[in-house]
Amino acid sequence: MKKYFWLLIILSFISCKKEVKLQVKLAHAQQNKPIKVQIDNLNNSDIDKIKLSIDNQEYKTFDYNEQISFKLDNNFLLGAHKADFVFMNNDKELKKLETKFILYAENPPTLYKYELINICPHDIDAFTQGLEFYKDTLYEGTGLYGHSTLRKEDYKTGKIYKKIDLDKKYFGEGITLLNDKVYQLTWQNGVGFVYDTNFDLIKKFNYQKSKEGWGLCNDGKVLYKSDGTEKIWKLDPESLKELSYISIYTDKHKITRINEMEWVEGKIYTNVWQKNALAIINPDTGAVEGIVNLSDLHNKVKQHPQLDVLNGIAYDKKNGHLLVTGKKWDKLFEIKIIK
Ligand SMILES: [Ca+2]
Repeated sequence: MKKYFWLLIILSFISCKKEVKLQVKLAHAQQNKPIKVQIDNLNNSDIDKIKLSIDNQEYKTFDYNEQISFKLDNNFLLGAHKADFVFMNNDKELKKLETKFILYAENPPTLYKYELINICPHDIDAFTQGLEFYKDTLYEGTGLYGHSTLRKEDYKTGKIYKKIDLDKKYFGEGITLLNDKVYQLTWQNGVGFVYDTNFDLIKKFNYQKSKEGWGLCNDGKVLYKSDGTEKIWKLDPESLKELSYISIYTDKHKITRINEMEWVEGKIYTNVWQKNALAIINPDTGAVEGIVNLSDLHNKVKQHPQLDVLNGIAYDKKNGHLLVTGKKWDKLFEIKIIK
């Protein structure tokens, strides 16, 4: 009987101790702006300190009555992050809560206009997936099964100097040129090709963690590859290993389907599939810093049943102009972004 008596005392002691019930809510998180945290102490637990860690790094210990907020600078990439809260009383841990959140860009994108400089001919059968200048020659990669090609051309006349066809099992995607090598992606085949500038195949490479092959560009050191998601992967141009990635966000939205890309003076200019605009991306953070509306160009090309979306950006370093076109567009537009 004595045994049961003691058990009863222990049980009553446990039942007197309140359960720690807490809720953490984070405000919309933007880079370089204070991110406010709301703590709901549902059982009025006795808390005196809260320790905050971001991505497993200790950030700060707050007093319970303080407004909890934190700020993430440009060293933090946009996209998914983790905040861990440890609730303390007299240096004892009462509860730990983990919150995942998305870090968005600091500012909304700036809207830019453009000036139309010139209109040039473009092969109406070219389902453009890659476009880039290299040593004054325009290179183009095209897609669709049975129609995928790699070509170099005189953009002023539309004359094609050289063209190779990809095997019909491949759907060609983005291209880029670095150190006299041409890199070309395929869409869902999981492989890319490396050629010399005469289009002789040097090697094939396999994708690793990236999903598909969409756009490609380079900064003179590494390749940037989009894969149909919000991610742009950095690849070593020799080993073709995927080194890291950035995620693309505006101040409010995730941007997926990053298509053809171009490296322009330290930024990535890109098409976004099904959008008649260019996005200007900060390659260090993933922020969309600018948008150029090109919707009226679609009306200037020959309208035909196979006409498809805007895709293809090539930067001419000599004059700072861009060449832009689309899939099965009969024209290529030389434009200048007005800043
Ligand atoms: Ca390009």
